[in-house]
Order: sequence, then structure tokens, then C-alpha cells
Amino acid sequence: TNVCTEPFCPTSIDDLKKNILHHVMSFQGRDPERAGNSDIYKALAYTMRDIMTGKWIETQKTYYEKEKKRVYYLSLEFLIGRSLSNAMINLGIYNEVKIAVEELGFDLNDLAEEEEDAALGNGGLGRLAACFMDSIATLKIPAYGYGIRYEYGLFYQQLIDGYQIESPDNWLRHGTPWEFDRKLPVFSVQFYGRLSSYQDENGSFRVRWVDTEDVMAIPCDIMIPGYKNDHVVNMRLWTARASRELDLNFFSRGDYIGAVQSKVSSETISKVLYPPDHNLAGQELRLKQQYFFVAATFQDIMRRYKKKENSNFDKFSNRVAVQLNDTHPAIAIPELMRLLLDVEGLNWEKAWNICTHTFAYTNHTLMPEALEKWTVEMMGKVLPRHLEIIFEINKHFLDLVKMQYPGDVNRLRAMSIIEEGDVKKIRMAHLAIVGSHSVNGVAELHTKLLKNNLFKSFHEFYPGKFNSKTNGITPRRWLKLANPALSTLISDHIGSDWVTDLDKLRDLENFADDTEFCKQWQEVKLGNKKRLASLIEKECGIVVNPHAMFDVQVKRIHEYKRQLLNCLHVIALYHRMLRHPEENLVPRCIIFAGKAAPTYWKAKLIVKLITSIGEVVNKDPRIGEKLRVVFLPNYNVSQAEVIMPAADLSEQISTAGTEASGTGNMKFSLNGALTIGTLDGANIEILEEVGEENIFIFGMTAAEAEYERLNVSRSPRSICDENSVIGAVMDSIQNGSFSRGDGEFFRPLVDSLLSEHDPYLLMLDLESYLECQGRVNDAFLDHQQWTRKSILNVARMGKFSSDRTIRQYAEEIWRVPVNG
Ligand code: DL6
Repeated sequence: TNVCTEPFCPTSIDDLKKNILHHVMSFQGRDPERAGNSDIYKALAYTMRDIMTGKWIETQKTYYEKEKKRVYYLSLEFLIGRSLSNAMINLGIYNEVKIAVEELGFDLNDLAEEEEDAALGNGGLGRLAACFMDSIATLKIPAYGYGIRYEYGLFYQQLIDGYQIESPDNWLRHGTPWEFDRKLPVFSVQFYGRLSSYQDENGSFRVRWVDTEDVMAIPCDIMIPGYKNDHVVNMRLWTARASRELDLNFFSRGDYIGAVQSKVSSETISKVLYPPDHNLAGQELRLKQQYFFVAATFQDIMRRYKKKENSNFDKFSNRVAVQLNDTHPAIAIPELMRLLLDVEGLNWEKAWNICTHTFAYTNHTLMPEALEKWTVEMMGKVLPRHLEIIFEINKHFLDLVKMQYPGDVNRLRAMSIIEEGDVKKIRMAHLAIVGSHSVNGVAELHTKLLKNNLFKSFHEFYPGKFNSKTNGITPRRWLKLANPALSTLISDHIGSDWVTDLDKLRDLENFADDTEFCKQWQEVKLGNKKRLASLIEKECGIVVNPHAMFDVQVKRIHEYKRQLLNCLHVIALYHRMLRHPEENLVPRCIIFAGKAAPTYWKAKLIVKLITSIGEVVNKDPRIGEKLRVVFLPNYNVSQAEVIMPAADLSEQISTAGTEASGTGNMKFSLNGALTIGTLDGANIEILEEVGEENIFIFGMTAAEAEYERLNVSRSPRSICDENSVIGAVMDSIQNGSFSRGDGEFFRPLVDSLLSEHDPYLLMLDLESYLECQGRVNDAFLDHQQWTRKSILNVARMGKFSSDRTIRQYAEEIWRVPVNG
């Protein structure tokens, strides 16, 4: 044919420039002479996409040719952030592109700033999914990510008068160059309706789901390039469209508004990401989102499977592995059953066998209130056939439990997928455990607690089903991209293999006592701190001293993460600096960032407390430059890329036994921050790797915390009475020192701190935390030793690469080849 099918593959800087200008003219209709940053950013992004497309087509072909088993990673969240620099790095052309845009008269950093963050996730879980996609592509795993293309991502956070104010994140207002908006395949997804049964040709009773309200799912593909390996994987995000442009039923009755409303209501499904609210139960739209993306994804999976195997499902679980990222996609279990039973005509045993060999479930939380439950009533209304199937799954499951534990009614009740009570509910975690062949926690401690506490009876019933996969982060984004100066320093000394083999960082240990290397290490850190200082000045109008210790806590605002504990230390430090100005205290800049769920009023009050402490401390002339308290608004991935490389101290201070893993802890350490942390989540494994002399550990163990909740050994009030420092801190909050004299203002926070029923046990850990912060102060005074510890932290972070995590998923759960 005369059609050019050669992929775009630039061989020179001129090629790159030509392609960029071609996009400016042909696709944007702009005169290159008058193009601005946003035009060139877009043209550059399209150029990257051109390069990826050829590789992507080749990658897909190899999957088909080799009849590979495919992995489907189902996640309601992918917290991608920006894609431009990541694509340039992974395609291995960062420097060339930088030169090309400079020769065109532009600055790459300015162009990168033009890109809106794709904030299609709330925090750790969504960012983990994004890191996993990078590792999946880098390890050439035949996998696809599936999710929802939200029109509005995680809300935008502003601070007005120190309060968090939310507004919508309209990230698509200028479009995004990273997606292929596809017209096909389009799938229809059913909701509501009723069931009718009939006898099939063999005389078996079958079910039809009829009179449904249907919504169309339109795919949108985003390419994820592996690191310098020509492999590009696909992330398919679904958009909801009304099944007909306007509902003709309404229209023919002359109800024009009704017709439009029906369209709008269908399309609402993919409008907005749910924020991490406390109580999602009862939110019908959330259940619809979950089913919408699961149903569309499974039609896609079936379509692909049937291309090779027609309707023979014997090989299904040898060809298809589905990872459920938390319970959000767990409705996939009854959905696959429905497809196999009602559409494909299989019998129950065969269908169930396929299901349980296909699914694997990752749990991401130990907090009972975060475990999803849907009322039976709502499920029956929105997905009546799925409710029937869930009841049937439960019946089969409980029969097996009964056989193993005859007469043990309590155990039966506790393990049932259906929670009895005034309002009957479906426990989605139980459904996910029963329907999967693997259930994994995301750190060793987390898995241990799942096995011994939260899901103890399931672990007893299914020995071998539970396993641990400690989280990881991608070294491409979280070191090479975010910290170019440190990456260059490292590569200049130990080579650059660490980018895909993070264990190679061990070689840095040889330089921990090398004076010249340490000096360069310090210069890199200082440079990164200056970059963050500029951001702080721009965003908050606060000038900070880059030589101060940057003490950072960035993560969602939540009681269990204990930003309040940090606040109490800040106040104690403030008091001490006022009382003992002669003391040799390290100047500190304490930096917070993170979003509170819009309806989580206590978390929002914590934000207000932090900003109020800042108001007082930052303006106190007696303090001078010694202490600054900063709250950076609208924490997101791009901001994290500036914050992590600049931190000296990483605050990982959750109550032991509450944080499943944490991944921020890994990002900080990988960038040379030392951790002050509890024995919680992956902190424990960071401690094991870096050694106790290179980390600051304090507080109770998970077992001690558990014990304290049951047997209060010391009351919070007695701690305040016995420790004058803590007493003074609490007094100052209670006497309105941070609320313009209004002693009642922070009362709810004070009450929970002083309550004997505080589940997060802040007061019980406070003395140990303050003492530990004292050790941090002393350690920072010895700059040489601190630098040594910082180098050793980076050197020993190999374990926390998401490449290691994904390799374990591939080998132990999905059973697919790596680098195949
Ligand atoms: O596994 C990723 C991430 C962990 O690192 C965090 O410790 C954990 O809190 C987070 N979990 C969630 C789910 N919350 N709920 N439900 O975001 O997952």
C-alpha cells in the first residue's frame, strides 16, 4: 500500500523540532512564530505520543501472537500526575528533547508546568496503581490497567483564612494530549430492571435481566511506556455516555427537560472521583461507578478471550488474571458469574471454579470503617441479578463453613458475606476473599494483622490464600524525574543501572565516608531545598531559610495519621525556643500538606489548627528565623515531586497497626530524608533495611497499642498533669493562644486528645515522640553524620522499588513471565 505505516522514530534533534512544529501548525492551526508555552507543550506531548504509538502497536501484537496470559489490573483510581517528563525519561530522549525545545526558544520546565495533573485518585492506593503501571511496562508484563476517566479528579484545595475550601478539579478543560479517545469498542452497561426466568433447551432454569436502564461505556486509552525497552502498555479508562442521545420515551411525551435529564443522569457516572469520605455507604452513584467500569471491562476481556478461544472457557483462568485493587471492583466477581451462567450457559460449579482461579484481591486498609458495605436494598435495586448471585455465593460458602465448624453459629455470622441487622448489608471484603484465589496485604505487618485480627477466621478457613506484597514506588518518577541532581550524582559514581535495578544503590555505601561525595550530596539537598523554598514563597507567601531542617509531613489529613501529634511537637518546640533562646536548637521549617475529606470536619479542624499555629509562630519576632510552620495548599503528585527531594526529616507517625503500608515513607527515604516514625506499616521494613542507627523510631508497637485500647494504663489527663511540657502545650491550645483567645475553638481536638477512648492513642505516644524529636535535633547538629545516614538510607532502598513488588505479583499471584 502507499499508506505510511512507519512509526515516528526521531533520529535527530532536528527531527524532533520538525515534528513539534508540525503539530503546532497542522493540529493546532497556530503560527509557530506566535506559539506560546501551552501550544508547544501540547505539540511536544503529541510528539511523545507519536513515538509511543508505534511501540504500543508492536507491544499489543506480541501479546496476540504469543497467546499470552493477560493481566487485568482493575482500579477505581489511578493517580497519574503529569506525563510529559515521565514519557521523555522512559523513552530515553530527555536530553535530546530538552535541547530541541531550547533551540525552539522554550524552557522545558516552563512547558512541563503547563500540564494539569491527572488526579484520578485520592492518595496512596491510586498512586500505587500508577507506580504499578510504570513497573508493569518496564518489566514487559502483558497487562492492562482498567478504570474510569473522571471528568473531575480529586477536588482542588484552597486555604482561605486557614480553612480548607474545596473546588472542582476541571483538569480536562483544555483537553489532554495523552489519551486516544476511541469510538470503539462501545459497550452497553445495564442497571436496575427486573429478572425473568425461563427454561433453556436442556430444561435448566435460566435468568434474564430485563427492562434495564442502559448506559454506554466509551473507551479512552492512555499509553504507559516502559523504561527504555520499547514496551508500551495500555490503560483503558471508561467514559459514560447516554445510550441514546435523548431518551425518546420522554421526548415523545413532549417532556424535553425529562429527556435531557435522563441523558445527564447517565453521564454523571464518570463525572467525578469520589473523595475519601468517611461514609460512602448509601451512595448509589458510587456503586454505579463500580459496576459501570467492571461491566465494561469484562465485556472487553471476554471479547479478547473469545477471539482466540471462542466460547470454550476451559482455559479462561490460564489466559486471564484479574487483580482487584481493593474491594472497589469486587462486584466483578458476581459479574463474571453472571456472564458465565446467564450469557454463556455454564453451570454453577464450573463458573465458580473459573471465577476463583481468575481473581486476586489486594486489601489496603485495616480500618473497619473503611471496609465497603452496600445495603442489600440498594444492591437489589441497582443490580438485582448480582444480588441473587451474591446470595447464592454466600449460601455455597456458608455450607462449606458449616461442614468445617458444625454448630458454630457465631463464626458463621461473622464470616457471612451478608451482615445481618436492622439494615442488611453486603460485606464486599468478604465477597472478595471468598471469590479470589489470593488475598494480599501491602506490607508484612499489615498482612500479619489481616491474618491474625481482621480476617482471622478467613485465614483459618483458607490456609495459604493470604500473602504479603510489600508496596513499592517507581524509581523512574520518584528519583530520576523528581530529583535530577541527585540522580546525576548517583549515576556519576555507581553507574545508572539502579534505574531498573534499585538494589544497585547499595554501591553508594562505598561513598558514605567520602568527604567530597558528602559535600556534593549536601549541595544537591540544599539546591532541592531552595527549589521548595521558592514554591513555598510563591504559594504561601512565607520566606523560609533553606538551611533550616525541613521537617515534612505530607499525606491525607486523618486522625490515624496523627498530624495532631506533629502539631503538639511544634507547640512544644515553640515554647522551648521562647523559654530557652540560648539553647542550641536546630532551626526548623515544619511543612505540612494534604487534603481532608470534604465531610470529615475533624480533619478540617486539624488543617485549621496547623495554619493557626503557623499564623502565630511565623509572626512572632522573638522566634526570628528559627521556626516556620507551613501548610502548602493543594497537595498533588507534581507538588510531591518537589517536596520529597527537599526533605530532611520524613514524618511517618501513624498509630502502630493503622497504616497499611504507606508509600510516602519510601519516597522520602529514596530521596535521602531520614524518617521519624512508628513501628507501623512499611516503616518496619524500612527500619530493617536501613538499620536502627539510620532512622528515628518511637512509640508503641501494634500489639502494645491494641493492649492499651483494652486496658488504659495511663490516662491522657494524667500525662498532662505529670509532664509540664505537655501540660503547657495543652494549656496553650485551650486558652486560645492559637485561636485569637477563643479557648473553645479547638475544643473537639482537645477533647479527643484527652479522651481515654482515643483510638489513636496520641497522648500515650507523645512523650516518646518528643524525646525522639530531641534525638533528631541532636543528630542534625552533626551535619557530617546526618549526611552519612542520608546516603545510607538511599543506598538501602532497593527493596522498595515497585519493580520488585510487581515481579512478586507476576510470579506468585498472576503466574505470568517477567520480561517475556
Ligand atoms: O497500598 C497503598 C496505600 C497504603 O500505602 C496506605 O497505607 C493505605 O492507607 C492506602 N489505603 C487506601 C484505602 N483506603 N481505604 N479504603 O487508600 O493504600
